[in-house]
Amino acid sequence: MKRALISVSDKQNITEFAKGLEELGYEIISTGGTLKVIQDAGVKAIAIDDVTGFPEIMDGRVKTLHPKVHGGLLAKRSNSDHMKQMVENEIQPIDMVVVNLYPFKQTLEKEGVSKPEIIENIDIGGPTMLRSAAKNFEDVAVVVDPKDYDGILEALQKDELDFEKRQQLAAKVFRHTAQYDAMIAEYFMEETKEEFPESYTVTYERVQSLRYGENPHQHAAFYKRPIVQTMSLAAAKQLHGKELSYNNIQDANAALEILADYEGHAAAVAVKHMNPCGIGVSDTLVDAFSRAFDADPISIFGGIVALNKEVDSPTAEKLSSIFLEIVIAPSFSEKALEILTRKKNIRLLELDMNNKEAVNHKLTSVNGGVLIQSQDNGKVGTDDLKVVTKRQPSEKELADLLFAWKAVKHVKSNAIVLAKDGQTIGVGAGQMNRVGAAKIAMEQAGEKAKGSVMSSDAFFPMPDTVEETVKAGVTAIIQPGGSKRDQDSIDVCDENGIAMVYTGMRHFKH
Ligand code: 93A
Repeated sequence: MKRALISVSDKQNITEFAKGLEELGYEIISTGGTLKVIQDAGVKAIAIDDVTGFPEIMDGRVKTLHPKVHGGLLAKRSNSDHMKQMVENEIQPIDMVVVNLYPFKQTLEKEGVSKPEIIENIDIGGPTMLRSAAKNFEDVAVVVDPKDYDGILEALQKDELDFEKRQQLAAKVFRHTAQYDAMIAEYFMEETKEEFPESYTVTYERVQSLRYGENPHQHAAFYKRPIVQTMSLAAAKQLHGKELSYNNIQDANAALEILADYEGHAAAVAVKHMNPCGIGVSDTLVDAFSRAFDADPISIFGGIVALNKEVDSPTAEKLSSIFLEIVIAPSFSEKALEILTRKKNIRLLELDMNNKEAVNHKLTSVNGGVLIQSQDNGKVGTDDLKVVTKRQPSEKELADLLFAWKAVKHVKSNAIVLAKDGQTIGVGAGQMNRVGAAKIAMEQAGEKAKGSVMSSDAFFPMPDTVEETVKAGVTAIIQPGGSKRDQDSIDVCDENGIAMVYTGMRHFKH
């Protein structure tokens, strides 16, 4: 008689599966909670204690960790020594293991959960059985996913649970236990504050297969961290429009990261190709969006807009007057939704934007590996600024400087941003020389450059950028400082009555 050991935390569909196995002539062995559920459903089953001859002890921490279980799983049926040792030690073979694990992830996500509760939800016996069975997949079938129950019964009925299928089940198990352990490792890494350990284990779950990658001939999928953080796009609810594409996800993510730096005001961020083409802050959302739009009414076409307040109907009207790929906001009023959903192609996403600190490491792939760094969470306030020119910035200039500094952090290096009145008016992104980035920003700003402020993501190696922007009408400048030739730039400012402040912090983004 074949024997199946069933021990599951997630008990969905388990009684049906147990019944099916019983009908196929399996003897069923089970652990405490599972045994009760399947016996209550009328399935005949033996308690694990009766197999091991040992009670469940230590609050269930030790229930299946026993040679009678693991010998029965690991014995190679084709090995006569193994078979002999089974008889000598009164071990009976187990032919199938059905296990799913203590809900570590769900426990971690529970509000107000205690550390002991988290630790108690690290399953030890379950993965051990899964791994024993998976190692011996030639002789044992191992089932970790409730979604597989029906297919397994069907295969058994047709006598088709063959080597290949059992190996597939084993592969699934090793992926599953690896992921389970990776989550536990991440939890401990956070607890012990070990930032860059000798080996780095992260695990991701697929959110969605993508139709293609950055280009149609590239393959792609979107994965998320198993424990979803609020500011992750994986947590966004799509209310309208087509499925997100690879480029959509990247751009929307960039927009969210920028938005997170503009707390306190109503803010709107428009992104194209990972760079902000317009950022606006104001007292009302519609005005913030108008500023983001006016910043560069051409580039925003087909762009992605992220907003940090509920979208109301005036904002919705304005948003729907242009072609946008995505609008993402914490919520939409009913009327706003009605206005925006008139457009078939716009994607509308709702996302809780409260937890802004939640992003941890940034991974960049390089050939054969990854570079890992902490997120650029660098922030500067008024007190961090050092005025290096004869003239102090005015209060209004100071506000614009801090606004422009936040923006330039999110622009690809070399980056120059011109800003005025809570609005970017020129963005120079991703240039190989700084003055080139400034020229692009100035060209875009045109007349508006007069009376604006300028931010630079890194210091000025030469005074040329300052010279050019001052000529265009910039009145105050914010930059990290630290170049050998800083004094040359300061001199240009002093000669022209310009205010310059140092942040002492660089924001490269390559
Ligand atoms: O506490 S354990 O790590 N020690 C064990 O020996 C053990 N055996 C099975 N966890 C153990 N399990 C797990 O119990 C299974 O992986 C399953 O998730 C759960 C089922 O318990 P019950 O049948 O009592 O609900």
